[in-house]
Amino acid sequence: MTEQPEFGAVLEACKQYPRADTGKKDFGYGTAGFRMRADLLPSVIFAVGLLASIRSRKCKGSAIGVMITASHNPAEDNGVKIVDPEGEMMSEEWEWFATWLANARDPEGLVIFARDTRPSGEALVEALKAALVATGTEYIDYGIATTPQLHYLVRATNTLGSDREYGEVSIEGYYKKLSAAFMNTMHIEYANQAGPVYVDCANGVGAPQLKELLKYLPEDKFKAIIVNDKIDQPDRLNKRCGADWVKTQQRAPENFNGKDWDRWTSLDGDADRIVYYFCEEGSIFRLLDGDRIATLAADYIGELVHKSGLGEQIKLGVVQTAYANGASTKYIEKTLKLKVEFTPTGVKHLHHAAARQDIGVYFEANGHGTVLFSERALKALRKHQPQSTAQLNALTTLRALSEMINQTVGDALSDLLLVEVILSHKQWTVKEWLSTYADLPNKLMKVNVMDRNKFITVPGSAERRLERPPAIQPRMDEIIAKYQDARCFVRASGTEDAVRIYGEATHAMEVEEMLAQVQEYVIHISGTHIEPWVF
Ligand code: G16
Repeated sequence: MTEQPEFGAVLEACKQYPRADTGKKDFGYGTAGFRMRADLLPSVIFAVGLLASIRSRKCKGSAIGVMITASHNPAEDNGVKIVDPEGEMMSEEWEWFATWLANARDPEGLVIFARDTRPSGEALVEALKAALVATGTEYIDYGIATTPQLHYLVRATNTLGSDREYGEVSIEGYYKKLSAAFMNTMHIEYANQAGPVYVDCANGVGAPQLKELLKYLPEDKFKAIIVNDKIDQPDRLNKRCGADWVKTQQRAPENFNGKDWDRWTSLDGDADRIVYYFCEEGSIFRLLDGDRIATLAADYIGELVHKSGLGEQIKLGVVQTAYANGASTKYIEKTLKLKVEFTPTGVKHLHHAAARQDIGVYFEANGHGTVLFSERALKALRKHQPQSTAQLNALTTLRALSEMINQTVGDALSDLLLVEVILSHKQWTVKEWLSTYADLPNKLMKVNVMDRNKFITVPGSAERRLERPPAIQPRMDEIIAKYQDARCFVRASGTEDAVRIYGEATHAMEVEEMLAQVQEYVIHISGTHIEPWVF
C-alpha cells in the first residue's frame, strides 16, 4: 500500500543526501545512465528514486526498474540505469515530465530495483529507498541481479495477467524461461555442444547468476566452466578480465589457461555484454566479438526463417554502430544479403532501430546486443503450418529462440545460450565460426582529455565524424587518406571520462601509425588529465 507523497517529507529526506561537491561539473545522463565515482553518487541515486517514482506514476503505476551498477567500469565507480515498463532502456524524451506533473491525478507508483556486486551498492540502495519512501512509492528490492535480469523483471511485472505475459515475476522465473526455451532448441538429435564453454565472469554478478542458471540445465546438453568468480574480492571486478578488458586489450583474461581451440567467453560487470575468443596453435589469440555474434545470429536465424517457409513473410535486418568492423558489415551486406542500419553508440539507440524490423539483430562490437522478434514475426511463427519435417524443425527452433533470447535488452547469459545453440546446430567449432570472414586489423584507444564534452559529433553521422573542435576532422581526414581502406573516428565516451579513438585499415602496422597520429593531435588540441571524474 502506498501513501500520498508529502512535499515536506521529500524535502526532509533530500537533506540526508546533499549534493557532492563536483566543482563546476554537472552530472549528466550518459550512454547508459549516470556513472561516476561511487562516493559522489548518493544524491544522484536519491534524485533517480524521485524520478523513477514520477515515471512509474506517469506510466499509470507500471513498474519502473532501477539497476545500481557501473557495469564494465572499475570497482570504485558505480552508476544507475533506469528501465522502462517494457523492460527497455528509459526513453530519451523527458520533456513530458513537466506536462505530466502539471496534470497528475495521483495513480500509485511501483519501482523495482537491483544492484550488482559492488560493495558501494548497499549504501546507494538506501539513498534510493529514501526517495521512494518519501514519495510514498511502493518498491520491491530484488537484491543482487544482472542488469538484464532486472529488465526481464520489469517487463514480466508489467505484462502479468495480460495476453502477452513475459514470464514468471521472479529471478527464478527468468532461469525457468531461459532453460525451458534452451531445451526446446535442442530437439534436434545431432545438436550437441562441442566440449564445454569457459566463462570468465569478470569477478562480478554474472558468476553467481550463471551458477544458478546452470542448475536448470542438464550437463549433457550445456556445460559451462566458470572462471573469475571472486565476488568477495571487490578489487578484482573487471580487473584484467571481463568483456571490456578482453575486447579493448585484444587478449585473454587473467586465469586463462585454455588449450588451443578451447571455446572461451567473457561477461562484463553487470552481465549485459559477452565476447567469445580462443587461441590457435602457437598461442595466437582470436577474438569473436559482438560483430561475430551478430553475423552468426543473423546467418542462422535467416537460414531458419527460410527453411521454415517464412522467407517471404519475415525479413531480417541488422543494426550496428561505427565500431563495427568494416569486414563484418561487408559480410552481412554482400554474403548474407541483409540490410545494415547504423546508429550512435548505446543500446538505447540500437534497440529502437532493431525494433522496427520483423526480426532485428543488433550488437555493438563490445558484445552488447540481442535479437528482437516483432509482434508481426511472432504472429507469423505462431500461425504458420509447416509443410514438411524440415519446415517443422526450423519452426520449432525459431519459436524456442524467440523465447530464449532476451527481448528487453542485450543479455550475456541469454546470448551465451544463443551462441551455444547455433554452434551445436551447425556442428561448428570456433574455427568454422572465425572462418566466415577476415576482420580488418583494428584498434580501440581511450584518451583522458581535459574536457571530453568539447568533442561533438556531426548529427546524423552515427558518430563517424566530428563537428567540434572545428580543426580536428579536416586534420583527421588528411591522416586517414594516407592509408589503404582506412577508417578512423573519435567520440566522447558516455560512461567514462575519456574520448575513444577507433581505427581500422588493411594492415595492422598502418592502423598503429594512423592512431598514433590521431591520438597525438587529440592531445595537442585538448590536453590530458588524470583526475578522478564526474560528468
Ligand atoms: C554501456 C552502454 C553500451 C555502450 C558502452 C560504452 O555499456 O550500454 O551501449 O557501448 O556503455 O559506451 P561509451 O563508449 O559511451 O562509454 P555498459 O555495459 O558499460 O553499461
